[in-house]
Amino acid sequence: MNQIRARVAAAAQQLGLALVGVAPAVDGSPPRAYDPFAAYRAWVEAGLYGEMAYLARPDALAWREDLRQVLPGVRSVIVVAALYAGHDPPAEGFGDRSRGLVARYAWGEDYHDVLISALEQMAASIRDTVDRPIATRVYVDTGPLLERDLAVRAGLGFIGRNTCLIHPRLGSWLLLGELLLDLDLGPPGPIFQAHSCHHSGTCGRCTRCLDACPTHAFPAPYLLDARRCISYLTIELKGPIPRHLRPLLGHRIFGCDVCQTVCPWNRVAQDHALPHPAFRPQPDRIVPSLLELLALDEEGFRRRFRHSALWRARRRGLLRNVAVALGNSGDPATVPALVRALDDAEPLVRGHAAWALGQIGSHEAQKALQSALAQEADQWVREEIQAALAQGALTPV
Ligand code: B12
Ligand code: SF4
Ligand code: SF4
Repeated sequence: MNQIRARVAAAAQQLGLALVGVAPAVDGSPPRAYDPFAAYRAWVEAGLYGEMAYLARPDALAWREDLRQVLPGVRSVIVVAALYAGHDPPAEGFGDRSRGLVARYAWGEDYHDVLISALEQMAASIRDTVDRPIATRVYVDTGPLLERDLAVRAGLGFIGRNTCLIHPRLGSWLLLGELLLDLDLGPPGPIFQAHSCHHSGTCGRCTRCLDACPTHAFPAPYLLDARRCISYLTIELKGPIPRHLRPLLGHRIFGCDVCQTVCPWNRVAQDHALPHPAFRPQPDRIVPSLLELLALDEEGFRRRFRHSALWRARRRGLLRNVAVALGNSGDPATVPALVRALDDAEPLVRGHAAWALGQIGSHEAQKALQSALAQEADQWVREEIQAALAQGALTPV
């Protein structure tokens, strides 16, 4: 047992992880002040998951509550966390509205690849130590697990009012992954911490994240309405972004960091910065030029983002977001590029480009919208064009 724990800790250090802990697969801990499963069920029942239907499947709900349905015989869960930021973001370009803001977790390599590979290496190293075949399962993000709750049970931190897992010394710029095992790894708690911590944290009386959220996505502390969250709107939502929310996105084109940036625990964390090397920011992902992104074709998008978390949005989703950001910039110099986007093969891109032109509202924008309306066959795009025209001086012909 101790030998396995020591191996895991050594592997964690070698793999650049910030935290590793063990949680019992079956939660035998004394009742807590809140019931995470009840909270999850209530969240689903209230429809706060939006169109992420995989989160509401009845079988997936049952799996979250009983991991033995995910891996028969499971005894322990190794929870790992990698730090992806911990230093001040480079100031240049952040206030420039001709550039898009990308959430920090997407500045480096795709975290799914990084953590899955780390967990598989960890599993291999455990197999070398045990003289019987062992059953394992690796999850990063997409599995039927309450990853934040498992991290709490593994002693890796506490849940903040913004619903994020926060480590009292490293903050919340953490990404999580799990290794399920049919081995009992002993008592729950951390087995490796890049910066050890013997005290637990709380939010105290702070409410900064709730107050700062640009789309007012927290109906209550510890409760997020995903349908309003910019992360959902720009990454998970596949269709149109609701019109009334578009102005609130500003120039955020992929995810959002506001409720973590304002968190005092992340200021503490800067003194102990230890980001995983794979998440080192790649210059073209921090504040990319909006016009450059709008000009990407499928092949260009693939080349630029294939191994990045931005891939998840696909070209059509990213260009939808870029069009919204250009509309919010209100810059008439972007009209020619938006007019070209009115001819895009994707209706989703055409419709949001129309909205952006309506926001800019120049004479040139209005003329382009009128001629697009004369040719547009897609019903939803026509509605967007009509709504955009209605915002300006000219009426549809
Ligand atoms: C769906 C999802 C989203 C949705 C919904 C998020 C949400 N808060 O529910 C959207 C698309 C909006 C989203 C956004 C983001 N996500 Co996300 N997401 C997920 C996913 C796949 C499921 C989360 C889920 O089940 N939500 C439902 C709610 C009810 O569950 P929960 O978030 O676990 O909330 C728990 C607490 O609120 C707690 N609780 C409830 N009541 C109370 C009361 C008290 C007093 C306390 C203390 C706790 C408490 O119990 C709940 C159940 O465990 C997880 C991966 C996974 N499988 O767990 C990643 C995950 C949560 N996301 C992650 C990240 C990084 C993000 C973003 C930061 C990305 C970005 N920059 O844009 C934002 C953060 C937004 C935010 N404030 O949460 C990380 C979080 C790491 C961390 N440090 O917490 C995860 C774990 C992915 C990973 N593998 O690293 N995400
Ligand atoms: S990620 Fe942004 S939009 Fe989502 S809850 Fe946090 S502050 Fe609000
Ligand atoms: S900003 Fe304040 S309330 Fe929100 S998670 Fe951080 S400490 Fe908690």
